[in-house]
Amino acid sequence: MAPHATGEPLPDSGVDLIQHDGSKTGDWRDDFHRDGFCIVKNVITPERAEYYKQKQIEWLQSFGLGFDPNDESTWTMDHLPVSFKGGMYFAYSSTHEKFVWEARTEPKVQETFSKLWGTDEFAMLCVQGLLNYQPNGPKDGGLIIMKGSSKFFDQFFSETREQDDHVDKPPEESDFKDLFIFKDSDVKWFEDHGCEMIKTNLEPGDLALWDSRTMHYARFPEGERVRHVQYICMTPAKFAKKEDLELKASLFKEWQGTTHWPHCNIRRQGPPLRNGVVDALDRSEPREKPEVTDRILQLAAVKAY
Ligand SMILES: O=C(O)CCC(=O)C(=O)O
Ligand SMILES: [Fe+2]
Repeated sequence: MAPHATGEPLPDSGVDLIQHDGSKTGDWRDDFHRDGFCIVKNVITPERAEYYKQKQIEWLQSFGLGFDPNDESTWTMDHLPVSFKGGMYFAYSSTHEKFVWEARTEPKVQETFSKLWGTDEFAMLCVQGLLNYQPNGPKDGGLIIMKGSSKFFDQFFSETREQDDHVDKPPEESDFKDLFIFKDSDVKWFEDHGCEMIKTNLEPGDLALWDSRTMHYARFPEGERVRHVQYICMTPAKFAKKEDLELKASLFKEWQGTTHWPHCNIRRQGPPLRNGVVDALDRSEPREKPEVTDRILQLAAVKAY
């Protein structure tokens, strides 16, 4: 990665988008700038978290495959729409469901990203974020972060690196840019450089934010509790190239999602595949469409700021 930008970074120029002069704000932003990671508490109420959790269950059940959150025997691929990395949903126009937009436009979610970037002009979706809906104890699933690893990103990738073998490993010919599968020896490399692997035990309503260069993964639940989160990322619209904004807007109009980088790496992703064939239950629009406000149109790059 290139060094920090001096002046305004050019769109998609690969320079650090977060310029930080080391000044302290006395809040979660200090953690973010020091560790590449922070937890913002109580971004939504526990009641709102419960509402979003129920909407996720309702959405999973809307496919009619017999998924029951209270019956573990139904927690299988056959009873659920197609996910990736063991339970992350992207397809089926899910990214544009009404409840998904409601979460993105929660006032404190918006306010948090505004504070982080110092502006309120986001393009939707290099910070990654996760809004948490369920309590996380030590046995529950949760976000694992290699604390401090974002600062070693350039050093780590300045050497030739080979990804580990994994079902979700990107095909050799494609450059996903936003996904790298680490090996155990890489974990050790970061630990030898003073980083520490931590599990974030979040409460419902907490928003976790991490610099995209941070090594991270989701640990699966080992206890009884189902994990529910929504991924939310926002970056300033001015970091995006005109053609990327146009592509983003056209994908929105087709109810298609992009990647987890809001301002670049915008590309169309294919339909969900079940055993190698397009899932017959694929959807071309959300089950419940959002009320498309001017704010949503701005975030989706359809309407200029
Ligand atoms: O679910 C999580 O805690 C984070 C997952 C994630 O961002 C990843 O696997 O790349
Ligand atoms: Fe990730």
